[in-house]
Amino acid sequence: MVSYSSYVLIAAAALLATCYALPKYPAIPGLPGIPRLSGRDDLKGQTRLSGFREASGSLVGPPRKQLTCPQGLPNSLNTELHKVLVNLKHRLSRLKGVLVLKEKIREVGEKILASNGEKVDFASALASCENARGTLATPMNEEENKAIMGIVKKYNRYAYLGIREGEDSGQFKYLNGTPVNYTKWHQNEPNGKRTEKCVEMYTDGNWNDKKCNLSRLTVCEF
Ligand code: MAN
Ligand code: CA
Repeated sequence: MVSYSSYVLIAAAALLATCYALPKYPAIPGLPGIPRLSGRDDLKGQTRLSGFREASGSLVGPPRKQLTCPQGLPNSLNTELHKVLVNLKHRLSRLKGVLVLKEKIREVGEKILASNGEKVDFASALASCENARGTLATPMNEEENKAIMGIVKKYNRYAYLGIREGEDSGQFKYLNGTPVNYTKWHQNEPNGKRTEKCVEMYTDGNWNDKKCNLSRLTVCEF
C-alpha cells in the first residue's frame, strides 16, 4: 500500500522533475529530487509543496491562480502541472475511500486516525506512531474524542492517548509540552496524584490517568 505521504512526495518530485527537465532550466546540483517538505502539515490533508506557490503567495485554497515553479514557467506547463495535481488529488481521495471502507483509517477534520491493533506500553505505542511519521492519538475536542473512541471500541481495548502528566507541575500536557485544553476525564479522575502519568481512554471515550507501563492499544494520528 502506498501511503499518502508517498503520493505527496511523488507529486512533488514529478513537478520538480518537470520543471528541471526543461532545457531553459538546467538541473541544479543535487536536484531534481524530492523537495524537503516542511513541518508535519505536509503529511495531512493540506498538502504543502515547498518551492511551489501560487502567484498570490498563498499555498492553500482553491486554485484561483496557476502554480508557478521557483523560476517561473510557461503557461502550458503550468496547466499541465495543474492537471497532474487535480489528478493526484482525485486518486488520493479514491484511495482514502478504500481505506475508510476497509476500516483501516478514520478521518476527523484534518486528522487521520489508525491503529496497528498492537497492545503495548506508552513508550512503544508512541514510538510506533512516530516511526510511521505520526504521533499518538490526541483528542483536541469532542469530535476527535469520539473518533478515537470508535477505534477503542472496535478493538475493545483501552488506548493510551498523547497526553502525559508534567514532571514538576502535575499538570496534564500534550506531548509538545502545552497544557491540555480539552479533557474528558471519567468521574473522579485524574486521581493518580503523580503516580499515574499516562492517560488511557476507556471504551466509553472517558479518560483515566494510568501508569505508563501497561499494555494498551496503539492508536496513532497523522
Ligand atoms: C484503578 C486504576 C486507576 C483508576 C481507578 C478507578 O485503581 O485504573 O487509575 O483511577 O481504578 O477506580
Ligand atoms: Ca486514575
